[in-house]
Amino acid sequence: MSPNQPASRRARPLAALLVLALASGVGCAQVVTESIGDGIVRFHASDDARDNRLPSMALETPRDADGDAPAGFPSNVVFGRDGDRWTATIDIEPGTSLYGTGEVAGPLRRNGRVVETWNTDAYGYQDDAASLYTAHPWVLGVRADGSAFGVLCDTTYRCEIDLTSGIAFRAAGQEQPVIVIERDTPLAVCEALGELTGTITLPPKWAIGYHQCRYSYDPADRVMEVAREFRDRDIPADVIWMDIDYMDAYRVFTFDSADFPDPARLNADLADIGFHNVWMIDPGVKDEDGYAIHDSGEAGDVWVKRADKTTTFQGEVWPGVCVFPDYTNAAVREWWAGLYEPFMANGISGVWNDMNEPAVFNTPTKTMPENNWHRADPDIGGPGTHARYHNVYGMLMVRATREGVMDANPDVRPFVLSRANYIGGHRYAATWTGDNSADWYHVDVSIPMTLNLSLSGQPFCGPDVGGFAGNGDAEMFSRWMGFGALFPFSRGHTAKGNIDKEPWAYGEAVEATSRRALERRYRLIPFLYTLFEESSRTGAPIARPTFFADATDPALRSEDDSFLLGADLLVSAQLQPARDRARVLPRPVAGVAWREFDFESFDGGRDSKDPDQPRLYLRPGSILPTGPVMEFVDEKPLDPVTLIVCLDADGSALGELYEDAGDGWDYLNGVYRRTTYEAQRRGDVVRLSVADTEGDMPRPERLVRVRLLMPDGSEVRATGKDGQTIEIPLR
Ligand code: NBV
Repeated sequence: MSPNQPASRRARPLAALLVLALASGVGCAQVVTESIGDGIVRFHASDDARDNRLPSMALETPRDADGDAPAGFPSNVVFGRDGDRWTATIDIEPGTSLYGTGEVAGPLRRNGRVVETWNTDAYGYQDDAASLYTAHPWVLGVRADGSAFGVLCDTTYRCEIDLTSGIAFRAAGQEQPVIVIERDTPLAVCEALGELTGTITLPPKWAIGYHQCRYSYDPADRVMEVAREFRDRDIPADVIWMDIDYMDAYRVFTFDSADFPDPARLNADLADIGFHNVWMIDPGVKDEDGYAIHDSGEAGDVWVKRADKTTTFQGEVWPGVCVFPDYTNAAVREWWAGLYEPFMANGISGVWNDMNEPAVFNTPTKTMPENNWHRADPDIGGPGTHARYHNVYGMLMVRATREGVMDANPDVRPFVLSRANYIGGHRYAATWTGDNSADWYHVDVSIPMTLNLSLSGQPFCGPDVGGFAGNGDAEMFSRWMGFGALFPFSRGHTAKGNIDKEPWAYGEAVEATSRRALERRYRLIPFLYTLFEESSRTGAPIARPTFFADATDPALRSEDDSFLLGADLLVSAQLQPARDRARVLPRPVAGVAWREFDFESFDGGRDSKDPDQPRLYLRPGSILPTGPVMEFVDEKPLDPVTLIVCLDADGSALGELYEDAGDGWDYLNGVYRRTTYEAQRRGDVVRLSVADTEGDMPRPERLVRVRLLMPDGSEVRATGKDGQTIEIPLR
C-alpha cells in the first residue's frame, strides 16, 4: 500500500530536517535510511550502527533493505547522545496525538508522559509507574488530519520513551535502528506493525470465553465446586485456572499430592461439564538436588550465569532459592519445551507463565543483576548481559513454552498467558495487565490500558476483572464485570487473602449483573471470534480506541471510557462510581447516528435497564453477527444466527461472520466459512442476503433472525433461512 500523504504532512520532509539537524550541530549527517517495505523506513545512526546492529527481537523475520527511503517521507529520526544513552528523536506536528508504548497505566492519549521499558513486577501499580511487566518501545502517532505513523525503537535494552515534547527514545546499549511506518489511518499502521512483528495464532475458541481465576482455588474439590457453581447458576464460563498452590511446594511441573492428587481426573471432570483448564508455571526452578526438573537442568547446564559467566545465578522466588533457565539459548528452550509433554498429558488445556520479568525477591532491583550472563544464540545476538536480554526473558520463555505445548498436543491450538513480554511477543502468548488493585482508579484505567497494549501489537489482553490486590466492594465489582466481560481476554482474578470474587460472591443483584454481562459476551462470541480470526490474519487490534471510528474528530482523541470491538461495535461504559461522565460518541456518519441496542429486551429476556452494563452502539452501515447464550462456547450449534443491522445513509449495511471447528488446524487448509452478509433497502423493503462466502465448510441448515435497528429506536424483525434472501417489509 502506498501512503497517500496529504500536503500538510510533507511540510518538513526528510531533506529539510537533515539540513536543520546539521545546522543545529546534532550531527546526524551520517544517518542511514533504508526502505524495508512500502511506507516503512529504517533509520540507523550511522553506517557503523547499521553494520553492527543486533538482530531484531521484535521483527518476526529479519527485513532487508529494498531500496532507499522514499523521497518526501514525512517522518525523520535524529540520533544523538544523552550521557551514556543514545537517543532518537522524532518531531511531531501540532495536533498529533500519541498512543501505544505498551502496557502503561494512565490515560489512552500519551502526550506528556514518560515511561521506561524495563519489565517489572509492579504489584499494585499506580498512575506514576514508569515500568510495568512488558516492554513495547513503540509509539503510534495520529496527526490532526487522521493520517498516522508508528515508531519502533528496535532495542531490547532499557529504553525511556519521553513524549513530553515530540517523541524521544533514550536507550542503553549500542545504537539500534528506529523503524517508522507511515499510513493513511491508525488501523493501517497497526496492520503494518503486524506485517513486521507477526500476528497472533488464532486461539482455540474456548480461550475467547470467560475465564475464572483466583490465587488459588485449592484443593481440587474447590476447583470443581466453583466450576459447578457456574453451571448451577447458569452463568457462562469456559475456563478455570490453577494458580501456584497446586504445585508441590512451588516446584514447577509438580502437583501437591494432598490437594491435587489426580490432576488428570480433575481436568477430565472439568471437561465433563464444559470447562477447560489453565495451569501456572513460573521460570524459577527450586535449587534442590533430587528434584527431577532441577537435576535435568543441572545436567544440561541450562541456568543463567552470574557476571563471572561460569557460576549459576541463584535468586529467591516462591519455592525459596531458585535457578533460572537461560531461554536465550535454543538448547535450553528445547529442554524447557520438553518438560511440557508429561505435564500436558494430564489433560491440561492451557499454560500461564507468571513471574517471568523475571521477578526475584532478594535482590535490590527485584530482578536479576544486569551483569548476569546469558549464553544466547548468535541468531539473537550471541552471549550478552542481562541488561540486554532482560526485556526479552519472558518473551523467550513463552516462545519455549508454546513450542512445548504444541509439541505435546500438535492437533490443538495453544493457549499461553504471559505476564512479561516484549513487542512481538504476541506471537507466543496473550497478556494481562498484571497485579492491578480493586479500586476505582484501576476500574478507570482498565480500558485505556487494554487499548494501548492493543495498539502496541498485543490484541489478546485484558485486566484482572474485579481487581487483584484488595477486596473492593459490590458496586465496583458489578461495574467492572459489566464492561470487563467484553475485553478480548476476559478473566476474573483476585489475590490470596481477599474475599471471594466469583460472580455470585456479592449477592443476588451483582450475580444478576454478572450473568447479564457474560451472557452478552457469549451472544457476541460469533462476532468476537470473527475479530480474532481477522487479527490473526491482518494484525488488526480487536479492542480499538473510539477514535478509530473517526480519526479526524478531535473530541475522540482522549476518550478513555469507551472502546470499539472491531470497526462496528462501540462499548460505552461509566467508570466513575457516580456514573457522571458525559458519554462521548462518534459523530453521525452522513447524518446517521451510531445506533444503541441491547440484547435483553429483544428476546423477552432479562431486565435491560441494568445501569452497570455498558451501552452498546452499532456503526451505521454494519451487520453484527451474534448467537444464542451458551454455558460455554461450543455448547450448542450456532442456530439461530442473529444479525443486528444498522443501515447507513444509503440504506445499506455489510457484516462478516467467520466460523470454523473452533480448534485444530483444519482452517488453515480451507476448512472454514467466512460469510459476508449484506442488507439493502429498496423502498419499503430491506433485503438481507449472503453477498459472499469463502472457505470449504458447507453452510448448515439453520435460521437467521434479523433485527433491523430503526432510527426512532424501534426494531423491525424477520426470520429466514441462512443463505437465502430474507425480505424485511418496513410497513
Ligand atoms: O501466582 C500468584 C500470583 C498470581 O495470582 C498473579 O496473577 C501474578 O501476577 N503471582 C503474581 C505471584 C504473587 C503475587 C503477589
